[in-house]
Amino acid sequence: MSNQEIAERLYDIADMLEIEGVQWEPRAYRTAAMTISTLNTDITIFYNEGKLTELEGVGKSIAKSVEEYIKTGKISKYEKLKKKYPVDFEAFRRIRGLGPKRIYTLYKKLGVKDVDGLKAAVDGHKIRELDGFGEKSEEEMDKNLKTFSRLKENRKPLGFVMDYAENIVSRLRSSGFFDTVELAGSVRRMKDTVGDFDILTASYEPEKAVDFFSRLKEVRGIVVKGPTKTTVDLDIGLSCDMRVVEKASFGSALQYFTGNKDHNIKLRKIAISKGFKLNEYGVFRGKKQVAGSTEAEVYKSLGLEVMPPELRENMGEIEASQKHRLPKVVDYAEIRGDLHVHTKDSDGANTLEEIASAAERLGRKYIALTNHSVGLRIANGLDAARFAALNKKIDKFNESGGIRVLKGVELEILKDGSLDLPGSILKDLDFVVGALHQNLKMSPRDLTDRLLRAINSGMITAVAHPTDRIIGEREALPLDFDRIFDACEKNGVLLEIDGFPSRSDLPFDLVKKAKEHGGIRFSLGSDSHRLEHLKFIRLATAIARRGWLTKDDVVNTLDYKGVLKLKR
Ligand code: DGT
Ligand code: CA
Ligand code: CA
Repeated sequence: MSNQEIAERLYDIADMLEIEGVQWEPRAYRTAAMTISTLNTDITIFYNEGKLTELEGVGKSIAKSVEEYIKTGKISKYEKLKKKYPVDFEAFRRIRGLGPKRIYTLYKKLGVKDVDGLKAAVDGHKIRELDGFGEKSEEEMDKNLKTFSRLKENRKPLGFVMDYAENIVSRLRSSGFFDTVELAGSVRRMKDTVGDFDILTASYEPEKAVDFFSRLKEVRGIVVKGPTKTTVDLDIGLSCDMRVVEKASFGSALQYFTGNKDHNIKLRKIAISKGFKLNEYGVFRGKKQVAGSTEAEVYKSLGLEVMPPELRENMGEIEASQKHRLPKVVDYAEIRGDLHVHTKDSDGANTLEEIASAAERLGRKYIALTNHSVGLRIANGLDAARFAALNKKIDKFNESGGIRVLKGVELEILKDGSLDLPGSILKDLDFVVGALHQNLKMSPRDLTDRLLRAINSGMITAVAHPTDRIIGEREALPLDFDRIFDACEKNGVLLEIDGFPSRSDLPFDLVKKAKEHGGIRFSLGSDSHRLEHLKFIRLATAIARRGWLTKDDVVNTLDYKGVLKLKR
C-alpha cells in the first residue's frame, strides 16, 4: 500500500461527500489527502508510532479511516458511499472542468461511470442536451478529454518518486546481497517525469539478490524474473527493471541503461567510426574488451569526456564533449537559497518561523517568502496592508541572525498585464515574482503581450513558472518565448525554474534555449507550500543542469546580499 493510494481514496471520499452536500468534511478529507500524498515517509510508519493525528488535516475520524485502510485495505465509509456512486472519481479528477457535482449529473442522467463512458456520451452528443451543460460545454469536454488521454500516459513527476526510488536502492545496498547498486535510466538523468525505474547491480549471489529484490514490500507483481533481468510492478503504479551484470561490464552497462536512447545511438556510431563495437557489455575491438568497467573509461575510449547524466539527451552534449566545450554546469552544492516559498499567510501550511528553521536545517542560507497577492483569492492572497504587517515580522525575525528571510511576493499579473499591488508596497519588497494564474483563455498574442507588459514594468524581479504547465493536467501556455527572452534580457528580469514536481517549469529545453539567447539569468524555487516541499530545490537545480546553466547563470548561487541587488 502506498501513501498515494490512501490519498486517492480520501480524495474519493471528499468528492462523494461533496455530492451528498456535506459541509466542511470534504475540505478536511482533501487537506488530509494532500498531506499524505506529499509525505517523505511511508504513512504506516506514522500509524505504527501512533502519530497519524499529528499530520496536518488528519483528525481523529480521518485517522480511523487511514487505520482501517492500513489494516484491511478498505475504508467502510468509502465502500458505503461507493455503492451509491459507482464512478471513477480518480480519473475524472484529472479531467479539467469536471467537479463532483457535474460528475454526479453525468452519472445520474446519462449513466456515465468512467472515461470511456464519458467519451461515448461526448461522441454521441448527449452532453449538450443536459441542463446546465450545452453545446459549448460539450466541445470543451471533448477538448479536455483529448488532453487527458494525451497526458494520461503513465509517467510520474520525478520529484514525487525520487525518494521512493532512492529508498529502494539504499535497502538493496544494505541487504548484503549486492556488490554494487546504481539507479540508471531517466531517474539518473533527472528527467522531469519518469516512465519506469531502472536499477543496475552487480552481485556475487545473483539468485539471492533477485529474490531479495522481488520480495520488497513495494512489489505488487512480478512481470519477468531471470538471472540478468527482473521486472516488477510497484505499488506506486510504476514498474522497475533490475539488471544484474558482471563487474567488468558495469561501467558500460551503466552508460547504456542511463541513456537516453538517442545519446546511446550516437555513441554507437562514433564507436563504429573508430573501428570499435559498443554495447552494454563494453567497448570492443574485435573480441577484445578495451573499456567497460567504468563509465569514464567508456567515454574516454571514444574520445569523449564523461559528462553528468543530466546532460545526456542528445542535445549537442556529445559534439561539445568532442570539442572539450562542455559547460561546467551548476553544482547542487552551489545553491545557497530558495527563492520561492509560501507560508500560512497565504496558502502554505507552516509559519514563517517553522519553514525558515526547516530550511536552515537543510543548509539554506536564505529563503524568499513569496506569498500570493490579493488577486489570487483561492490562495488567500495578501493585500498591501497584510504584506506590510508580514514584512515587519520578517524584519524582526532577521534580527536574530541565522538564515535570512527575504521579503517577497508571488504577484498576480492581471488580465491586462498590470500588477496586482501598488508600487508603494512593491518597493518595500526584496523579490517580486510575477505570475499568471487566472484568466488564461486568451490568444497566444494577447497572453504574450500581457506577460511582456509585466516584464517591461520595471517592477518584477522574476517570472514565476513561465509556461504555467501542470504535468498530467494542463499544457504549457502558448507563449511566444522569443519575445519573452528579448524582454527579460532587456529588463534584467529573471526566469524562474520552479522545482515543484508537477510544475518543473521552465522545462529544461526552454532553459537551454533561453541560455543560448544570452543575457538572461535564472532563479530557482521549490514553490514550497509545506516543510516537506523544501527538498524540491534539488529538482529545480536538476533542470538548471539539464539546461546547461553554469554557476553564473543562477542567482541562487549568490549570497543574500547579491540577491538583494537584483531588485529593480
Ligand atoms: P523512461 O523510463 O521512459 O522514463 O525513460 P528511460 O530513459 O529510463 O527509458 P527506458 O527505461 O526505456 O530505458 C532505459 C535506458 O536503456 C534508456 O535511457 C537507454 C537504454 N535503451 C532502452 N532501449 C534502447 C534502445 O532501443 N537502444 C538503445 N541504444 N538504448 C536503449
Ligand atoms: Ca526508465
Ligand atoms: Ca526501463
